Amino acid sequence: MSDLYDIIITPDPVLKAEAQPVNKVDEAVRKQMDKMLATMYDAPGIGLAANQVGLLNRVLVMDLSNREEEESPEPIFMVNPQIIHESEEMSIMQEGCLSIPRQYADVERPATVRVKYLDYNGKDAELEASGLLSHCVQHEIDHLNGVLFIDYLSSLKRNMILRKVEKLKKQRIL
Ligand code: GNR
Ligand code: NI
Repeated sequence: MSDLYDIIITPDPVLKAEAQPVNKVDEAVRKQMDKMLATMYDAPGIGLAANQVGLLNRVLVMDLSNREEEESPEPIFMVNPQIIHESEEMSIMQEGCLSIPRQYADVERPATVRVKYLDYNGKDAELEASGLLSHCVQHEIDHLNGVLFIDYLSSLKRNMILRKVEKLKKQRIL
């Protein structure tokens, strides 16, 4: 019944790889976005990038409402997203990642960003994001560039988190 992707957990080369631009938002890309959204809702998470499901094209999905049963699900689909403006003001927020399960850390990012992208129908679109949405879209675009939120932490904190994930894996908790 449920046609979902498996979410790839760190460490994995696909999470460190750069995703390639999409030439055309065709039916195959829309199918991928639908399946990524279902995978994200199931996880559950508020964002998911193609790398996390083993695909290296520049596609991400987000929904801050978290699950499809919400009163007003508002999925956002982005193909070839590009940050065209970042605020000077910065924002610190606790982030987590489906590819680094159960680990959270404060990450500092530009408070507001403007993003240009192709939408579900391949049309040019722009989004100005602040707050959690801003952190989320920057986090997802980082994934497309092979960057994880732990890459912003000290090596001490990063290694502590990576060891905890290893431990969870050995305990077969993941
Ligand atoms: O579910 C997620 N929550 C989250 C919280 C703060 C900043 C970013 C995120 S994204 C994350 C899902 C995920 O790993 N997306 O890549
Ligand atoms: Ni993530």
